[in-house]
Formats: sequence, structure tokens, C-alpha cells
Amino acid sequence: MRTPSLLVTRSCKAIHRLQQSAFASPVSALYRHQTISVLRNSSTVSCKDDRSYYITTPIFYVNASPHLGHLYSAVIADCLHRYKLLQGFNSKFATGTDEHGLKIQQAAEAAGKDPLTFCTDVSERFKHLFNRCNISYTDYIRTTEQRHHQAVKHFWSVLWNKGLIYKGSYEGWYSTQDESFLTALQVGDAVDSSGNEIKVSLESGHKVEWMKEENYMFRLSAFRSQLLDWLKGNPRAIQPEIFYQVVLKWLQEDLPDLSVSRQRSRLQWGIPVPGDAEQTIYVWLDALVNYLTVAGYPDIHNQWWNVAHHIVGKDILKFHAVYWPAFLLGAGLPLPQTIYVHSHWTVGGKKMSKSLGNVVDPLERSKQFTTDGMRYFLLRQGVPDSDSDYTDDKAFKLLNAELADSLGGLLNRCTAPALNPAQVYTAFCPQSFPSEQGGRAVGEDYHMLEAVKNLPAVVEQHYESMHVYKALEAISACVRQTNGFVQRHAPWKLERSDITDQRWLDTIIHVSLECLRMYGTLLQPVVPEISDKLLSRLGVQPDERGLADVNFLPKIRGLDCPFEGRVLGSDTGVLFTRLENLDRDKQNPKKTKKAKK
Ligand code: ME8
Repeated sequence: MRTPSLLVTRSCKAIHRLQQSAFASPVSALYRHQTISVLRNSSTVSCKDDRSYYITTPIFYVNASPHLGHLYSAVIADCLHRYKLLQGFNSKFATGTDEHGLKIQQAAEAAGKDPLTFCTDVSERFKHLFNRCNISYTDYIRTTEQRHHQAVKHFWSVLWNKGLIYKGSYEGWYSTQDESFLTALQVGDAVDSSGNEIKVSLESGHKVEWMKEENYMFRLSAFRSQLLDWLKGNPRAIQPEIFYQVVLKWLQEDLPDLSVSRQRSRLQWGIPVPGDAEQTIYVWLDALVNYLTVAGYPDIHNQWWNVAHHIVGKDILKFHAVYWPAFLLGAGLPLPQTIYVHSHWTVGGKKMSKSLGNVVDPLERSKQFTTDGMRYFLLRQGVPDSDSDYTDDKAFKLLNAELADSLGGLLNRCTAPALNPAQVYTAFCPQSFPSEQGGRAVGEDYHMLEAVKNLPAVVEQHYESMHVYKALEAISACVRQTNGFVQRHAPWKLERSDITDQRWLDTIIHVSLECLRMYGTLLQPVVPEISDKLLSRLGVQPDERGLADVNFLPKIRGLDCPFEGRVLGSDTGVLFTRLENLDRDKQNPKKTKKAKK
């Protein structure tokens, strides 16, 4: 029988060979992707060069300022990126702006600016928001950059040389707002704000116009069965499952060829079709290639392209789960590992939009709730499978309850000079809290330890499937349990002059500090500043904060605890200051006063 390590080495070599090989046909590209997936899944230990990870957000249109939904996608991606770094991966994280197309051309005209100046201004606003919210991207791509033009032109030429693009004519509906072509079945009647009858996209509600043009078409119809094979062979390629099912359904319907250029006379703001200056490349083909540009395409790009994961909103699922994989198959490139789809933030049950005037400004809110507060709220309340409704009140309540009271309260208790006058990571006493019951700890305490010990595995599973809210729910439940543990044993009532009581008090604090160390470590991807403050206060050094360093409560297993006896960090500041909801307090002064008592 072959040993597992031999199998792994062989699988790794085979994956490497497949990744390096050049493929000519769409079928072989699909075969390569599937074979790599099978080999990866068959390896019990990850290959060395598997320690790379590449995560992307959509690149955002610069026709308007960023809103809460844009920040949400960026925060999810940032959280996964930071989590992968904690796991010891070499992670690349890209975000940026989508700057070509009719929509941008018109927005620049309306603003009376030349398109590039207009794009630069708005792109800078996105960058400012992301920097302010600790979005730790490693690459910020703008589609107006030279490196991207080169990648798009090269990509187009590959498809053209394979006979996958042909000159034809398109006649049908087009939505400039969505930069998308629609069939008659996707269009309905509506009335605009001036009372005129118009046609709109049934999916987005945006206005559509009839368009008839000579342009270039991509043979999308030729890829239907390969796309189906890909999805059937990779049921976790699109997550969550409901969106996977949506895509399967689309692929069972008609899949007409796709127009991939516009006449230059109508659209100047874009990349010209190589060899035909009368045509401009369709903005979605241009935009999707950004993921390759960042990976290094057309030069060496395998290291990143083979481990690519996309985060997208449900509004752009078809572009990412149908068009993009078809383009990639056509170009003989591997398909993304995962497309993580999230639903939308609504306000008053409606999708945020400028015309409805219900856009939530993420910059203003991140000042109000703090950066980490905003990040925590989005990830704790945002559910990928269904839309979440935003209200300020929800944010106030959640952040005060979970960050200020529960987590902050626990830290306060364990570090309060009254209970911990020496300001140290107190000692654990095995007689008070033996590994089996028999000391002063009770059954519920052992349950709590079990839950905290299992937390890294639970959190990992939820982070990996983009269910960050479930990871945070699990952490929050453990924090409550730890508070319950302290409350149950009321260390402030113990008799300090009694040596056994003093040892038990130190043990209660030691256990609670160990729990806090666990929470601080696991929360780093979500609330980096709060985690840093928490871990620093516990005296945990920056090189002791990886997932591999967690090693929860070793003393109960008779092992040394490197933290025991250490002096606590000197910053005694509040972990998360309670937020005052001034608007609500103004409306309900009595209620607020009472609540404060
Ligand atoms: O579609 N809730 O850009 P875009 C949650 N340029 N997320 C939201 C949201 C909401 N209400 N509104 C927007 C484009 N988003 C293209 C993408 S990628 C190659 C090109 C997020 O500025 C969500 O991720 O319209 C959505 O898919 C994306 O912003 C759309 O941003």
C-alpha cells in the first residue's frame, strides 16, 4: 500500500504539472480544472504550493460614491484574506474600480469633467473609504491602467485566434445602468418619474433601450454543456448553494452568443478592439479580466490564478458564474476555485439607490460606530443567503451588547485592579479546576471549556464558507458562557486571606483570560483594532497571535502556559466605548434615562 505522504507528493507533482501545462482547447482547460480539483481533494495534506490564496472583490463602478454595499463586499474579502494570513497562507487580496463604459462616460459628461479625471476622483473616494476601514488589499486595480489594457487586449486576441469571437450584429435590449444585454423575457413595462412609459429590466428595475449594432460576438452558446459539467463536478464552486442552483437553472435555458463590443461612435470610453479601431470592447469583458491582470496575466500568473476566489453580490452572478467561466474556458485558463455570492443590504426593505434617496454612507457610519464597529456590524448581521435590512438602531444595539458589554465587560472583570491587583496573567491551580470534575468547578464550566476548545474548528468552517455571521454568533455565544462562568463563581465574593480561595480566584481569572485570548485571536480578521487592543492588554505579543499559537488552556492538561505570570499590557483603556444613540435618545428621553439606571 502507498503511504499517505507518497500519495500527497505524487498528487502535488501532478497538480503542478497540470498547472504548468499550456492548453489549447476549452475542453482540455475544463479537464485540467476538474483534475486539479480531484487531486486537491484526494490529498490529505495540503501541498506546499497550495499555501497561496487569492481573493477578490468586484471592481466597483465609479459613476457614484461608494455606499454600504460596496464596503460590505470589501469587508468580507478582507476578513477572508486576514484569516488566510493567520492560517499561514501567502494571500493576495485585490479590489479596485471599474472605470470604462457608457455609464461612466455619461456620468463624466454630466459632471463636466474629462473621463479620466472623473474616474480618478471617484476611485480615490473608494480607496479612502477602504483605507479608513482597514481593508488591507494587496492590490488596488483600476481598469484605466496600462497593465490592464495589455491584459485585456491579450485575452481578446487569444479568444479571437481560437475562432471564439466573430463579427455579427446585435439587436435587442440593453441596460446602460447594468451594462447588460437582455432578452424579451427579461424586460417589462414601467413608468418613469415624468410619467412616460418605459421598458425596464425585470431583475434590476433599470431602464432598457432597444439597440441595433454591428459588433463582435462571443460563442457563448458553445460552452453550455462544459459549464454544466464544471458545476456538476464542482458543487461547491458557487456558494451558498441557493445561488449554485440559480446558475444551474440558467444553464438549462437558452444561452445565446454574447455581444462583446460596442461601436466606437457610441462608446469611446473603453479599450479599442485589437485590429478594429471602430469598435470598443464590452465593459464586462474588460472588467472581468481585472482578476487576471492582478494575477500577472499575460505574464506568469499561475501562482495566483490557480487559487482564485471571487466575492460578488447576487446582482452580478450571471457575469461571474456564466460569462466569466465561459471566457476562461475559451482562453484555456483554469476556472476560479469559488465564487462566493452575497445578498444585498436594503433600507426599509428596498435596495439602496440614489434615486430612492436611501443610500447609507459607509464613511459617515464608520465614524459614528468606529471602523471596527462598522466591520463587526456588517459581518455579524449580513447573511449571504438573504437580504439584510439596515437600520442605525440595530447597529447601536448589537455593538453595545456584544462589543461593549459582553466582550469589553469580560475583559474589565478579569483585569480590574480590585480582582487582579498585581495586574498579571494569574496562575491556574489544577486542584481547584482538575481535568476531570472534583475541584471547585462545576459541570457547566467544563461545557464552557469544551465549547471554547472547539471554537477554532467551528470558526474555521464558517469563515471558509463565508458564513462569517455564524462564526461571530459562535464566538459571541462563548463570550456569554465565559461571562456566565465568572458570574456563577462571583470571584469578588471570595475570601482573599484564605489561600485556597485566592488560588481559586486566580484560576477563575486565568481561565477567563485564556478564553479572551482565544476570542481575541479568532476575531482578528473581523475587528483588527479591537483584537489588537485586547491581545496587547493580555500581554500576547504580535508573534503569538497566529491560529497555530492558540493552544487553549494547556495547564488543565498538565502542560506549561507561556502566559502565566506575565505582567498584563499597560493600556487599561476601554475596549469598546458604549455608543450613544443620540437620535433615539432625543426622541425618547425618559426611556433612555430609565435604561441607564
Ligand atoms: O457591478 N448590498 O459594480 P457596482 C450588498 N463594476 N452589496 C452591494 C450592494 C448592496 N445593496 N450594492 C452593491 C459592478 N453591492 C461592476 C462589477 S466586477 C468584474 C465588475 C456590491 O459598483 C456587491 O458586491 O455596481 C455588488 O455585486 C457590487 O457591489 C456591484 O458594484
